[in-house]
Amino acid sequence: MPDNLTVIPNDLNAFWMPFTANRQFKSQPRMLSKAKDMHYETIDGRKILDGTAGLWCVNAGHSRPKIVNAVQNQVAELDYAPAFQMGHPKAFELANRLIDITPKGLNKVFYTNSGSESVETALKIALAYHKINGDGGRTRLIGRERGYHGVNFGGISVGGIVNNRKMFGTLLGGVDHLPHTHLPDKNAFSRGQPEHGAELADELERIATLHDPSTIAAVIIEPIAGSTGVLIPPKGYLERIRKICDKHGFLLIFDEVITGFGRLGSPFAADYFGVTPDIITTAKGLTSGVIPMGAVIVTEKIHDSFMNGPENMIEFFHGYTYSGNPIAAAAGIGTLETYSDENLLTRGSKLAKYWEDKLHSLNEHPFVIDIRNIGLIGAIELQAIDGMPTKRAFNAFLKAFEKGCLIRTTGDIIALSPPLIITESQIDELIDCIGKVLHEIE
Ligand code: PXG
Repeated sequence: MPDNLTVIPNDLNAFWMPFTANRQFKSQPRMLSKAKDMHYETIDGRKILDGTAGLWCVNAGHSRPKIVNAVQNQVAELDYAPAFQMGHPKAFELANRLIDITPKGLNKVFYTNSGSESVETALKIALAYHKINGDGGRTRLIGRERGYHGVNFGGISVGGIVNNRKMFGTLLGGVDHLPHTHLPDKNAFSRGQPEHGAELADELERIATLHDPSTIAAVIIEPIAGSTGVLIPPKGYLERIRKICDKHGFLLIFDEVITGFGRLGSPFAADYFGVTPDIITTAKGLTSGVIPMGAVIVTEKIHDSFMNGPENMIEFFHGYTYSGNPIAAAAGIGTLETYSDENLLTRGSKLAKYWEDKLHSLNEHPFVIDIRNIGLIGAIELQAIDGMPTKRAFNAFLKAFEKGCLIRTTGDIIALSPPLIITESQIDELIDCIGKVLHEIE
């Protein structure tokens, strides 16, 4: 088929779409057929500026040559290799390259295929770690309100988004939640980290006392809560969480599925905030969204505790058919090379101030009740329409798509996280587009 022809499906019924208003979509489909660098193209040939890096994942920009070549070559050379009791060079090479950019001390890599699987894996590692160390009474997991840790059972249990939890029964037992840190009355229109709220970390002491600290295995938090509308940690908050975890022997897990790979202008949020967890969960930017892949990165100490017993025994009864899949590993290597060639893991730090100023220029618009930003992430919170929560932001999304820019909405919040290759003039274009949208919606 000539490549200028795009197949237009004539029946949208069979595909039950994820996290989508299926009926709305199917009555008014938004179909993408191509992507290059900062832009998508729709099937009717319209260019759409990508303000969200796909779903927070296309950090290197679209269809980048090193990643495309790596995937094309790999599929022709070694398509699949068994993941258990066998290996192939690229999975090892990627792990080695990865630990060159992860925070110091985090240097063992366990592969998954998504952020959700990274979270399940991290929680299981935490529980097993304590058990191996003769501390099997540590079975409780602490998450946070408004946290998003994917959609599998462990993740929704420690997560704190009500709609993701309420239909699915009793979830995991032994879980408790910290309060979220969103304090709009005190912190609205903060630039970067808000001033107020570090003391909310002390709730971990209260929870520890309530359950007895010796029953708690791990605390999992997103350094910045992404999905729930970009909640940025108050100054000093993460430091206090780390301190309390150390005091009581809790493992600290940072879910860096969104914040990893340059989103804040540093390789990881742990670097940005100067707080090092015991475990980091990643996915998305690991392959710049090109092939599904995630990775859990742990300290040597955690890893080494598993390396005992007879040498012919499996040390950790966990893994996936596609852990370290050759094509995903090749995509990961191509991605890390692209990040390195173009300094993308730190580029955000140079653009952050420009991004911040532009975003906050929208503060005069009707309905805007808060603007938040950090690194190359932004959020614009809108006043909800009375009795119709989420509608105003969803209308903004539809209008923006019509005008040629892709934004993401959650509740009544517009979230932005462009590819890290965005230029200043493309930031202008994105913010102009949103400004016009805000004037036109009701
Ligand atoms: N942890 C975090 C912090 C995430 O943001 C996951 C885990 C799960 O990853 P997978 O690969 O299983 O989807 C995520 C995913 C959005 C949005 O626009 C966010 C995510 C996924 C899709 C949309 O808020 N985050």
